[in-house]
Amino acid sequence: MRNEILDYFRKANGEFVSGQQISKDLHVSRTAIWKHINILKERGYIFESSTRKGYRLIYAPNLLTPLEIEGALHTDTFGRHVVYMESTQSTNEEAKKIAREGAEEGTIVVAEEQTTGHGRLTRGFYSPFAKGIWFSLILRPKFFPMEAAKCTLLAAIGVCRGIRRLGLTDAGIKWPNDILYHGKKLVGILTEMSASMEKIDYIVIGIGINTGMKKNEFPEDFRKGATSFLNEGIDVSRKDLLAAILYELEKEYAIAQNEGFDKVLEDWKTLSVTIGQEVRVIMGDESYTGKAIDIDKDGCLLVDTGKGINRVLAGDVSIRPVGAPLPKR
Ligand code: BT5
Repeated sequence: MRNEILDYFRKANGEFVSGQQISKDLHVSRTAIWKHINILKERGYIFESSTRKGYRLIYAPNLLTPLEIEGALHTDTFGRHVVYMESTQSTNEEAKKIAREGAEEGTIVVAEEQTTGHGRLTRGFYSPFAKGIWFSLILRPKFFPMEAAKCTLLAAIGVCRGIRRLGLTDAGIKWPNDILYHGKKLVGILTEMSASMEKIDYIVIGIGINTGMKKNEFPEDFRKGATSFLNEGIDVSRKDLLAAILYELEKEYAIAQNEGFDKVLEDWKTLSVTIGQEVRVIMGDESYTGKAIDIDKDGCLLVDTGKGINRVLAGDVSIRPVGAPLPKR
């Protein structure tokens, strides 16, 4: 409802709107509207109120609204259609829903906040209000479903390049779905797909980038292993970062569509921080160590255990540097 209320104020272009009118048009009580306006105020919106004329939006904080994004974009299709929400459970869930309803390729779903953002399996993804870029991109590629896993690699390339352009030049890709900065997680990527045996219906690539959190704002259980642009000394413009990432993603996607994945895999290797590292591979209760030596043509990680080469499929596998503590269960 808050999205609708905000939209209502935006359309009013800074003019006063009466509580009674909003209540009538949006079919909600005036008390509910008052509560939502108070929450918006806490989030940095400034309203002027008048007992006679109602409310007027006079300042909206630095947000990722479609208008803001459009002004920064230099892509052909990616991000040209934006579904914007102030708050949602998960942009991936929203993107899957509109993809099922026929949303076009390149559409993005962006939220200022996710209340139940998620990672792989049942893991959560912390996505506080306006302190990161939480978005999902819808693709409808021509390649076969078995190639879809490589979309995570493709996405990581685009995101990593965009991040480097905006100042974190040491950012690198940790196989398969994280971007790290000096060993700390800056980005998580989650790819989901709907397909039949031979054809992909849609792919949703969900990307979460930490921009504005200070160190002590991260939840304690992963605080040590996480970072953000601000935490690394850069007060990044979210819209410029999103625009740079969409530009790089569109470019890499065109390569995958037109030339196949070979070039994508090569690009990935140049940005990887995993290859050449001693790693611990954790699958459920089991784990082993070895040296990550390469990825193969399917995007699987090749780990030399000393006794042979193991081929590691993305899925529920955690990769950690040897010596790092094991995750809590
Ligand atoms: C991921 O999962 O890292 C994929 C995250 C994808 C998030 C995006 S945001 C937009 C879209 N909508 C969604 O609902 N999801 C996508 P995984 O590899 O399973 O890692 C999850 C783990 O990362 C958690 O268990 C925490 O330990 C840690 N974590 C959670 N939030 C984090 C954050 N903001 N920054 C760094 N680490 C985080």
